Amino acid sequence: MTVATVLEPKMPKCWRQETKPHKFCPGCGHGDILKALGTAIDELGIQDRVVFGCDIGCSLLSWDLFNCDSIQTHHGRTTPVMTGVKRARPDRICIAYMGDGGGYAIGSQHLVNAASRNEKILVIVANNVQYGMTGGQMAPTTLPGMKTETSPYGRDPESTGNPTLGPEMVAAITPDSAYVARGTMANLRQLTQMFKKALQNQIDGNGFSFVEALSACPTNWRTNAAKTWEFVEKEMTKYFKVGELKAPAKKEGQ
Ligand SMILES: Cc1ncc(C[n+]2csc(CCOP(=O)(O)OP(=O)(O)O)c2C)c(N)n1
Ligand code: SF4
Ligand SMILES: [Mg+2]
Repeated sequence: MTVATVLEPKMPKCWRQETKPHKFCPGCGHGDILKALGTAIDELGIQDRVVFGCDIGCSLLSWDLFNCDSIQTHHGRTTPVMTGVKRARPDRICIAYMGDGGGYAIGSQHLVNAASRNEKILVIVANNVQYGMTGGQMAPTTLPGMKTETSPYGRDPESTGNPTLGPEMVAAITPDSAYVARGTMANLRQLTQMFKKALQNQIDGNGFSFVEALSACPTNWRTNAAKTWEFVEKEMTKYFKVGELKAPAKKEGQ
C-alpha cells in the first residue's frame, strides 16, 4: 500500500471529487450528513436518477458536492421546487436538502403542504438548532434556554414557544405510506440506513419521505470538538428523540 493510498480520503462515489475538500467549516454536520446520503445513493445505485436540490443557508454550499443533477433554490423553497421536478419527471429520485430555518421557519408551509399531499419526494432537514449561514440567530428549533445572537438571555418558551418537532409533525399529517425518521450525525451508520429506506420508499412509489438529521455548527456555537459532540449527543437528544416514526411495511413481491 502506498502512502498516497493511505492518505486518500474515502468519499462516496457519487460525490464530485474535483470540488473537494467541501466548503463547510471544519466540524460542520452538513458534510457528515451528506456523506451518509452519498453512501445511501451509492448503495442503491441510483446516482444517474437523482436530482438534488439545496436551499439557501449553509446547505447551499452543497450545490456542487454531488456528481448528480443539482438545483440551488431560494431560501425555504426547495420542497416546492423538487415537488415540481418530480411531477414533471416521475422517473427521477428527488431530494430536497435544507436547514432547520429553511425547513421549519420560512419553508414550513411548503413542508406541511407537501407532506399532506404525500408528494413522492425525500425532504431532509439538517437541524443545527439555529441559523448557521447568517451568524447564529434563533431558529424554531433552538433549545429552551439556549443563547443565540437573537436570544442573548436564552430562548424563553413563554414568549417564543417550544422548539419545533419536525418529524413528529410530519408523521401526524402523512398517510401510512410515508417514511419519517430522525437521525443524527453522531450515528452515521443508522443515518445512512434511514436515508436508504427513505429513498427506497420513493423508488417504490409509496409516498412522502422525511428525515431530520441532528447536526452541528461549531462555528456559531463557539464550541471545540469535544463540546460540539457532547451537545449533539447529550443536549439535543434530550429534546429531539432519534429513531423512526413511520416506516411503511414492504408490499408483497418487494
Ligand atoms: C427570503 C430570504 N429570507 C432570509 C434570507 C436570509 N437567510 C439566509 S440563510 C438564512 C438561515 C439559514 O438557516 P438554516 O436554514 O437553519 O440553515 P443553516 O445555515 O443553519 O444550515 C437566512 C434567514 C434569505 N437569504 N432569503
Ligand atoms: S456556519 Fe455552521 S452550519 Fe455553516 S458551514 Fe459553518 S459550521 Fe456549518
Ligand atoms: Mg440551521
